[in-house]
Amino acid sequence: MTKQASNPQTLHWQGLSDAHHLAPFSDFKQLKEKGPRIITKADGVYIWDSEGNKILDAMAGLWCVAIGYGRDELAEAASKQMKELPFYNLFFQTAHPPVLELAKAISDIAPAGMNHVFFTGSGSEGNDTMLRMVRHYWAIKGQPKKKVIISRINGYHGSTVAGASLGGMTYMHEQGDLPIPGIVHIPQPYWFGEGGDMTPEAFGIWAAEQLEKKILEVGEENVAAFIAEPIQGAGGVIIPPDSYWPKIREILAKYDILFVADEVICGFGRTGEWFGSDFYGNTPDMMTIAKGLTSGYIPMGGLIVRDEIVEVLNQGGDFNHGFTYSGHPVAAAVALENIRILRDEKIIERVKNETAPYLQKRLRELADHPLVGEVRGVGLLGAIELVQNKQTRARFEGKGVGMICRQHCFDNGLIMRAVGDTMIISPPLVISKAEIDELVTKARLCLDLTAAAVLA
Ligand code: PXG
Repeated sequence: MTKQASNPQTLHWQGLSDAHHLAPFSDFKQLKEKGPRIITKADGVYIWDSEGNKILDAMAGLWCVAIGYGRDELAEAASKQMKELPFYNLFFQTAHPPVLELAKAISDIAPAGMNHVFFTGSGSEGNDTMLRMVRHYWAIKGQPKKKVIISRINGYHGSTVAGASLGGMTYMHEQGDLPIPGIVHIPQPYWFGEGGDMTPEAFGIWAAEQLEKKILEVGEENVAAFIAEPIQGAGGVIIPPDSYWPKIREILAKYDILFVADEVICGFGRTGEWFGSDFYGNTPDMMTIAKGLTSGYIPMGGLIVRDEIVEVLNQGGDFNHGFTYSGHPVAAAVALENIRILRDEKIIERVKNETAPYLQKRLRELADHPLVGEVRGVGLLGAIELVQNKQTRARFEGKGVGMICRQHCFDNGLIMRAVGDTMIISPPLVISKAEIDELVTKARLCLDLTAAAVLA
């Protein structure tokens, strides 16, 4: 959408954006010239813009609207809680019912032995909490030198100073002198982009072995933890080869370091299990959560912590960390209702047994398209790699093919993200088979339009 929008309201709002708003992850000057697309309402898996266009939101907002848009129950839970107790803090030996009920509800769905939750306002704050908590943990155990956290290149762990440092996005590190000390990165298990001549299996083993190499290089006595997303989301829906997680588990078992799963995207049903760690059979010591926890209806994040860790923390006196909005009662009430809906309506079972297999089958039909080098996915996550040469996996250098495709999607009623030349999807978990058909039909149309533009 440009500033030649036909609805005067659109121009009014774009004017306000131009005059007053600084948008996240945006080129301010470019946005000023172009004007943002104004999203005004949503229902189910669809959003509407101020020009009246109806768009299938195959990104669930920003990976978060698990139960779909427009569920009155969440609005009612928020309204009820706001009237009863809109705020109280948890700092000075007080608590309130919603946060306690929510901690219990999360323990019930979390992997066995993970029964405590520290709440935050976002996923980034969850990872900041993790960094401070793991260092505190090792200090209590008399090993204060164990501080280094190993993370992965092209992982995403948030945008706070610690979150962006843990993340492996060089374009984020370049702004603000990141990463902060004590965080080191290893290669990612991205076979399509970086596997070269290796088979996916061999490459998965190689990528996992980089963890061991780094532990030995830094010294086990200095390493506090390894953090990873079960499947990298913002990095481009990177599904590790089957050999990767078993080999990582083998390495983790050999060394005394903590394992943190960042479940901000994979958690709450995205893979067809409650957590991505369940999907892969991993047993983390901590799990960062956000997004699907409230289906994005209200901000909330947290860190789920294994019982053995809590027992040590119990010996450590004050943990000098927390946020005004840690465990906010309204967010907690919304999260509780969201989890109730996911559970009672068996939404995750339906993903696992019906819609995920269907989406994965239909998406793979796009593999025959001349632009498509690979289609991959798990659960309701998918990626389509756009290439110039299907055999060599060579890219269209410098053509911005992903952005061209994304624009065609926008113009044809589909939200599909571009990460470089990788098109990605992560629709609401409630998407129906008919809506999946619509998604795939629109995706093919947009691939055709993109091919016509770049192959001309
Ligand atoms: N961990 C992971 C795995 C995430 O995907 C965060 C932590 C941080 O959460 P908060 O709530 O602080 O944003 C995220 C967030 C993208 C994109 O471009 C992805 C996220 C955020 C912004 C943009 O796909 N994920």
